Amino acid sequence: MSEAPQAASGAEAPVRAGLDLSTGLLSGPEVVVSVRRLASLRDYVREPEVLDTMDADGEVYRVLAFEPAPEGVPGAVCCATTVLQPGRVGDEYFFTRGHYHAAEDRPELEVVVRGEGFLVLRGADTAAWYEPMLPGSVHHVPPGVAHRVANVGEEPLVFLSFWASETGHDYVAIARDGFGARVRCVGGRPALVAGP
Ligand code: S6P
Ligand code: ZN
Repeated sequence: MSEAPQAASGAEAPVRAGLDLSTGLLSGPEVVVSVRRLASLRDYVREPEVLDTMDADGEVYRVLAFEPAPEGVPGAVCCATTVLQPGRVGDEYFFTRGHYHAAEDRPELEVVVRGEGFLVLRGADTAAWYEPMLPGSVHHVPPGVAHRVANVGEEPLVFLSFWASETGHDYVAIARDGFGARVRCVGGRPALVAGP
């Protein structure tokens, strides 16, 4: 007969961050929120002159990040919720800036909680491609692959990302070169369209 489990002795540690399993939102004293507004994406969109006619302070996305170790320092797994609003600048769906990882051998995992999107990927020497994002879909971003997300639905797109703390983020190449393709509304439907 097995014996009743014994309670472990020792102090109880506090929970450092919480994930609301229905909304996908992270919370807690260590969760850092950053908000990206439309004006800050002016250099990224295909039609900045259209953006200039829109609400510059409008929120495009926010990131709720739990990073147990500082960026670039090894030893932790980080996670973040991104909430990307629906909307378009002209025919281009709202999107995250996109980046390579500074450490070229570091991958990432994305898990979609809610909404519909395109995960746009490109390697340094490959053309862009995409994976459709749907509630429950899981996406592996291989090492050396830049990633950007576009919301192609009518509700906020919420997804979780997981990466190692030593990964680091490099925004320079994408800010300069883009993905060579954009997620645009073509004939009423989203499509990845090649172009600057
Ligand atoms: C981090 C991960 C996400 C993004 C977030 C915002 O490696 O890919 O948490 O930071 O989706 O996108 P971006 O391109 O503005 O960082
Ligand atoms: Zn990343």
